[in-house]
Amino acid sequence: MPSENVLGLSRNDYKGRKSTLCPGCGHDSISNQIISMAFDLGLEQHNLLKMSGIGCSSKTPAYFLGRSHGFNALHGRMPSVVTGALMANRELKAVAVSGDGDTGSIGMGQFKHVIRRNIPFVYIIENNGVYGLTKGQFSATADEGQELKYYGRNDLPAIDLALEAIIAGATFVARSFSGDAKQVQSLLQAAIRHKGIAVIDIISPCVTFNNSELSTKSYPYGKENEIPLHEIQVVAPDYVEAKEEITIGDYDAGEIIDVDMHDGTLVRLKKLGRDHDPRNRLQALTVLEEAQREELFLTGLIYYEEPRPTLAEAENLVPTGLVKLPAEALRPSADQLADVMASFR
Ligand SMILES: Cc1ncc(C[n+]2csc(CCOP(=O)(O)OP(=O)(O)O)c2C)c(N)n1
Ligand code: SF4
Repeated sequence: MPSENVLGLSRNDYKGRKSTLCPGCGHDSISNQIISMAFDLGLEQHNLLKMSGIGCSSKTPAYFLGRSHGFNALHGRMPSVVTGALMANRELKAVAVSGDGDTGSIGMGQFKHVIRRNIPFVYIIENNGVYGLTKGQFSATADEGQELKYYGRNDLPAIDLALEAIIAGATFVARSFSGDAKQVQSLLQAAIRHKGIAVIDIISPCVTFNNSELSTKSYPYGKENEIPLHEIQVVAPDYVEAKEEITIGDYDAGEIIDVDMHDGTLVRLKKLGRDHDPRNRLQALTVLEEAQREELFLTGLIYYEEPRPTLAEAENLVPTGLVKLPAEALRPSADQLADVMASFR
C-alpha cells in the first residue's frame, strides 16, 4: 500500500481522535474503512462533512477524518441537518453515520424523507439490533423472538432498513458486515461517487449487549452466515464521462461483469449461486423478503439505478450554493415583496 495518496497525505492524516467505544465494537471497524476509503481516493477533508445523530455509532465521526467538518445532530434528526448543509453548499461531500435505533426507530420518518428527496450523500447505518449507548434495549431491527438477558423477549417483527430504503426510492442500496473489511471498502468507494443518496446498512455487532450467536446482528452469526450476492469492486478511480444508460447482456453464475456507474466508476459484479441483478428493483425487493423469511444474511450491492434528480435539481435551484449567494440574491427587495403581496389582493 503506498504511504502517501495523490494529495501527498498519509493514512494518519485521515484519522480522528482515539476511539472510546468498547474494544471489539463493529463500529470501529467501519471507521477504519471510512479512513481507508478517504485516503485511497485522496478526498479533500475541507470539502467533507461527517454527520451523525446520537448513539455509539453516531459518536464515531469523532474517530475519523479529523480535518473535516462534523456535526452531531439530535437523535434521529441527522437527515434534516444534512439536507440543510448540502442545500447551502452543494460542493461538499457528506458521509453520515447513524444507528439502527437512530434511523429505524426515532428517525424513521427522516430516513424515508431524505431518501425521497434524494439528498446526495452516503448514509451508513451501523446496525447492531440494539440501542448500544443506552445499554442494550431492543431496536426496531432486532430479530423477532430474540431473548436478551435484561430485556426479555422481543415479540415485534424486525424492520429491514435496506427494504425500506428501496421502497422509499433510494438508487443505491447495499448491505454489508463490519467484519468484511474488503466488501465495506468497495461499497464505500462506490457510494461516495454516487450522485444520489447511497444507503449502506452494515451489520455491526454490539459486543457488549448483543453478541449471542442467536442474534442475526452478532459476530458469530455474521461470520457464519454471510452470503455475498456478488463481488463488488471499484476498479476505475479516475473520472470518466457518465454513460446515458446501463445495459448489459445476460451473464452466467461465476462470470464477472462490469457495470458503469453514473460518474464513470466501474462496479465489478460476480454472480454467485444466486442470480441477483442489482438493477432489477422487483428482484432486489424479493431477495430481501426471502432473506428476511429464511434468516439469510445477504450482502453486497442489493439495488442500483441511475440516480434521479437530487432535491436541488428537482427544485431548479441555481448551481451556486446558497452560502455563496449575496444577500440581495437570497432576499426579495422591498419592491419585489410589495409586488408579490399586491398579486394576492
Ligand atoms: C430524543 C431522545 N430520545 C432518546 C435518547 C436516548 N438515546 C440516546 S442514544 C439512543 C439509541 C442509540 O441506539 P442506536 O442508534 O442503535 O446506536 P448504537 O448506540 O447502538 O450504536 C437513545 C434511545 C436521546 N438521546 N434523545
Ligand atoms: S455498547 Fe455496544 S455499540 Fe456501544 S461501544 Fe460498546 S459494543 Fe459498541
